[in-house]
Amino acid sequence: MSEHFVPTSIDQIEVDNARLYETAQQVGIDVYQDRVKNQTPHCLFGEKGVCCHICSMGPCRITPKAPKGICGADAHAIAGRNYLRMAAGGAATHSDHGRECVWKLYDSSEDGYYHVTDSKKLLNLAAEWGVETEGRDIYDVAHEVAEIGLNEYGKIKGYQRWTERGTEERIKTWTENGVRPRAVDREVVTAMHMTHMGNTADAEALVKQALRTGMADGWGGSMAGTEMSDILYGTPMPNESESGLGVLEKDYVNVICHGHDPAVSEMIVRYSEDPEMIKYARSFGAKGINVAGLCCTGNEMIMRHGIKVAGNFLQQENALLTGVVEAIVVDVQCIFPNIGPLAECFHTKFYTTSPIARIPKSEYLELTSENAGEVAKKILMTACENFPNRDESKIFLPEQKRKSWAGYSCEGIKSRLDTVTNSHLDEIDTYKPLIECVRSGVIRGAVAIVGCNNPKVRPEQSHWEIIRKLLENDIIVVATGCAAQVAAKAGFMDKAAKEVCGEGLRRVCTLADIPPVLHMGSCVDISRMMLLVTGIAKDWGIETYELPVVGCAPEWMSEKAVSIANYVVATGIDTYLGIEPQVNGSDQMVELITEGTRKWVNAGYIINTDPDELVKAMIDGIEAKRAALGI
Ligand code: BF8
Ligand code: SF4
Repeated sequence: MSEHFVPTSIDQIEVDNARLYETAQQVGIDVYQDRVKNQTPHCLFGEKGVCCHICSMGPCRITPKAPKGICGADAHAIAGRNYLRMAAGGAATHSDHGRECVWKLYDSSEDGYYHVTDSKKLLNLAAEWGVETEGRDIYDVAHEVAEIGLNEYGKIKGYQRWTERGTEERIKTWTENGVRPRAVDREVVTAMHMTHMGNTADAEALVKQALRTGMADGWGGSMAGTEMSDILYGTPMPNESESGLGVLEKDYVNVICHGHDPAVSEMIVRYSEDPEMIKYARSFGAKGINVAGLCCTGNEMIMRHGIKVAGNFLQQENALLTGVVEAIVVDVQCIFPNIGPLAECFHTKFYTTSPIARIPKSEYLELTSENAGEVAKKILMTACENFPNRDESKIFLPEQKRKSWAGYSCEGIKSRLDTVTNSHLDEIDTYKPLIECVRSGVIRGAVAIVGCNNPKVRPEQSHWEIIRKLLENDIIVVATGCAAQVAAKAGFMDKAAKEVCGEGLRRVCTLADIPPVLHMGSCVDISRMMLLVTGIAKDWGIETYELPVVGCAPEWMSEKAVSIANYVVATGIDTYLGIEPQVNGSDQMVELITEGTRKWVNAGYIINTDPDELVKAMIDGIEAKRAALGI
């Protein structure tokens, strides 16, 4: 290890967490650590996926003595249906977030709260979709593009038009194997219909629909979410920021944005920078306003504006336990309902803004295209007024924070590659310099580290170990979601982190002036990763499934993660999971998700709950892909 760069260890972070846990006990509120104890051990039927409660003859649970439910469904049917329902839940969730983003583009106007920021991206999409742009007002174009985008959710016939971005080989594979998604809503409804009592009992058919439902997310709803967010709020480009609970500021009004849809956080960021609002904060004795992010909203804000990230999924309670948060504003997804009673133990105001996430003990201010700025201003003003109400005796502010670079969209990555001079490459806007590095073995391959934290394991530790090991082995990491935030707060998104890398990766980081872990955004931004592998495969002239690239979700927990895993696999990328999918009660299901999918889409899951073994399997997998390519 270098003497200059030392990553923050999980041990160090846990010291702060333990101190914050004392505060929870002091104020008399339970936190996730307590609830994990109460819920352990988990129900084995649920863990193995063999509890069925989709009709009121049940719930039915499969045991050796009772191998069938009352209707006759066996373990394979039950585990398969449960698995598909998880994928459908995740696809619905990402895609509905995406739909809201398209609606914001539909509602955008010159004098409204939502504007077209990246007109180039809009015009490119318009051209891709055959929308006339010549001589037209940019908002006319925006509205027509948005209408097409909204129709993708319920189109009567045909496939998701986003899938046309795939490689020729993938499009053929998806179409011929029945995993190319039709309307987003239709795939979710089909999944729900197939899994209703008395329908599909064949595990293979359920797994195939899980792939197609996931595809409706990754190459449908999520891609819409990313694309529209870029058009509305700007395509992320590399920028420097900080991550860790230490980004909260003692002397500032701290406002935390948590959730997923940037429609809310964008307004909070915009009005927090208003000189009048800053003056208002100062009138209550604060030095100013400090907006910080949690979870994927944090990712959206750091990617586009360099807004600091306070923490990820399992840090949400800890953030409030610091006692310095004047307001937490949430939109949708991954919000602990416990934020309500927890905020009440402090002076913290808790605002919910979406009819999708109504949470007790919050103040509900529904945010719409018409009132967005007013809602944001109201929240910020109340937060300022709340600053003097802190209880000093409850404050503990951890100091841990690390410099972190973010903003590596596909465009952001290409912008860095364009700066790498390469004598035989005079093109720009290409992945070829990166491909050269991989072909020559300077970089062995790439891993996309994605997903959540999960207290079923020691939170964050496996991410840390896996990332560290990959970097040492000259494997570049791209990251999204809460996984990205583990890398950020450990310091792996600092450019200085190249010091922990193998010699080849270190050289590439120096040449391209990048950190070894590239922050690609929120979970819907895994669609960026799909376009990245597609772009690399096209520029290289090989297929996606041949690339020395794998996906990894060390601590996934949500239904969204199941949907993601399905579309990553369908894109031809092996996906390594550190938490077992809840299907172990069916050997057929285990075989189908690890091997069975390969005959359709050339990829599958590799599951291992031991991080050392998981990372070793990934490195072996990457080396095997290299060997097959003869490089
Ligand atoms: O969508 S990584 S805990 S915040 S589900 Fe949630 Fe998991 Fe975090 Fe973003 Ni993604
Ligand atoms: Fe039981 Fe079949 Fe009803 Fe499921 S669908 S609860 S297995 S009877």
